[in-house]
Amino acid sequence: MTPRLFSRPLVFAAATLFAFTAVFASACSSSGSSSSSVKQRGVVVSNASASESATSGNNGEIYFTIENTNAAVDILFSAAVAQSFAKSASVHEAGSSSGAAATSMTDVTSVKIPANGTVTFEPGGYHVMLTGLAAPLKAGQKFDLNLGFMNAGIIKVTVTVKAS
Ligand SMILES: [Cu+2]
Repeated sequence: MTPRLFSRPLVFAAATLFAFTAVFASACSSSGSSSSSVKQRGVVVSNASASESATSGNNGEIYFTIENTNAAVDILFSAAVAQSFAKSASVHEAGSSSGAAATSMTDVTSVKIPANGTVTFEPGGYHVMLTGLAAPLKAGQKFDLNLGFMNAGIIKVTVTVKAS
């Protein structure tokens, strides 16, 4: 074997890597810093955001929009962040059964995303709850969140922390 056999695939790999980097960079600059979306197997997750932490808090809530462009239902069944970032991430639903004073949150094991439908995670409704944050969330900060779907697989999104 001669080194020439290896040189071509390597150059090709380097070129491919560069192309991906370039596409990613241009997508970032054109969409601005705070609104982005990730599409995977027909499921689109967009505008993932969290609010800046109160000075003493070590919990956080993440909001985003999930759009299912497929003709079949999908199911969100997990949420995860780096262990070093927060102790746990879980899907919650906020509900007030008797007025604003009685707001409570419950763990949700799965969220159905209807065929050709959209589910919005927002204050007062579904959210991903972070507990045991290693450090308070600061405006402008970004971190990764992995959302697990039955059909679309694990979708990795970037969450942007916004000023509260
Ligand atoms: Cu919660």
